[in-house]
Amino acid sequence: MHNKGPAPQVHDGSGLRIGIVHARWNDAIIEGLLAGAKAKLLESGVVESNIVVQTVPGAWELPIAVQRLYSASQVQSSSAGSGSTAGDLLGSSTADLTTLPAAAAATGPFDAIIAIGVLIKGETMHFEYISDSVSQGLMRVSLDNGIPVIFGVLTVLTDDQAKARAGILAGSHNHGEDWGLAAVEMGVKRKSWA
Ligand code: DLZ
Repeated sequence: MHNKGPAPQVHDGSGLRIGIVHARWNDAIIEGLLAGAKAKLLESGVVESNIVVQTVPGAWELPIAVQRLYSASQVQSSSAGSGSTAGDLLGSSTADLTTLPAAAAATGPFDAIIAIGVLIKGETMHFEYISDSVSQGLMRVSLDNGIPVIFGVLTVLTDDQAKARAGILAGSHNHGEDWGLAAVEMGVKRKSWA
């Protein structure tokens, strides 16, 4: 069953730069979520070269990666000046984090960053610790930096629950789409608050 979220709003994403950091655990599900998020960014007018995708091993690593991706884009854009052009690195949608500063610099500061992960409960307390830390970590990065961090982390009990939230089970809703739309709305709003 799909819980009803807010009715989608239309926002113009054409002036936005959006980062996406995703974990590689549960990759088949991540793939669907990532595709959904990117589809909505593009549909909202975000230019493909202004979408930078980075990966980390697991959800635990999302907060530090989001924080570094954002900081690198801030530092590089202030030293390079605004209007820096897109570089070759952006041709690859999933660059390694070692290329992070260059990739971030090539697009300038991000207006929003989407963190995507899929945590599936196992037999131990591992899930509880990671879910709690990751959600708190991402909120901290968001508030400490004044950057909208979209919470694209599924915390589910079974594989099927995850698939039902990634548009993989027939007729299911892809929550990645909601995250793409949230990134555009929050990116536009952040610009108006600046
Ligand atoms: C270790 C682990 C486990 C058991 N489960 C998941 C998971 O369901 N989803 C996920 O994104 N990552 C998982 N990880 C990996 C941790 O997030 C992390 O990458 C490692 O503990 C290394 O720090």
